[in-house]
Amino acid sequence: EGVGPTEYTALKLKVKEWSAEAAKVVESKIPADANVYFVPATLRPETMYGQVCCFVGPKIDYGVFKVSEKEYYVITKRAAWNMAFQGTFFNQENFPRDQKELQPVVELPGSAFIGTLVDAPLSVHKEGVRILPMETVSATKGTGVVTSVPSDSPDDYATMRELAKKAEFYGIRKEWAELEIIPIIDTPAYGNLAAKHLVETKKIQSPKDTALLAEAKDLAYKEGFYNGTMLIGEFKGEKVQDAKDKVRSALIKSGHALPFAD
Ligand code: A2H
Repeated sequence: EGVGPTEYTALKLKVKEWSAEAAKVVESKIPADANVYFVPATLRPETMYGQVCCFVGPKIDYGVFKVSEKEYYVITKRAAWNMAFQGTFFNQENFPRDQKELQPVVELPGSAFIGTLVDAPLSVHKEGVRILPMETVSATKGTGVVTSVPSDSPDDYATMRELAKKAEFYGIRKEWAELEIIPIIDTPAYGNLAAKHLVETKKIQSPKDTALLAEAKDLAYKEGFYNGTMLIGEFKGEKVQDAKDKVRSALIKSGHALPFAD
């Protein structure tokens, strides 16, 4: 990473149906007419058409934070603090004057949310996607929530494969990890499923192959950004370099995302 903070796009994935474990706790604490969102931070807003699930770290603690009367976000406490100080989270009126006001309404480990159904903006999977576990999520980066785009992220591809292979071990339904992976970006070097191509050619066996995954991530990112062309969406046919900011702006303008620096 460079000198300044990373400029993320924080996407809002609205909860459609809670996991049984989260429902017990959340439904008594949050008004029925409020919307709750999982808020992953991404550097690749142009890939959001290909979301197939949303990851949380099963052992990471998450808070459900009240943003306004009708809106709550599921993120780490660290991210809530960052957002509060950027003014994107709390408005002038309810900007926290003391720590107490930034306490989550509910606090739960990521594992409690597994299976929750959320609506992923722009995703071709209009029926919604599931909250699934990813062991390699960092609690101290972004919002601690990561949306999964296995067509273009080698980490996401490796984790989806692992989850489908060992669904029972991870306590999930196999079909939650097997949503169709569609091409989003065409690249001269790696074809239209760059992450799959790189995971296969580098013989990456699992999400624990961190050194190889870091190489693959770097290659996929650079090739996608500099040489990629959009295959889907409003900016189909455009260079990724041009489409990236346009997709980001559209998501922010429509209220489906917010800018977030970390
Ligand atoms: B990216 P950087 Cl398609 N722990 O979004 C682990 N990974 C995290 C994270 C956390 N707490 N917070 C964000 N991330 C992921 C899409 C994507 C991403 C694609 C391709 C590459 C890619 C879909 N997942 O990232 O360390 C998020 O995944 C590779 C650069 O701040 C976020 O963007 O550079 C990216 O890592 C941020 O990583």
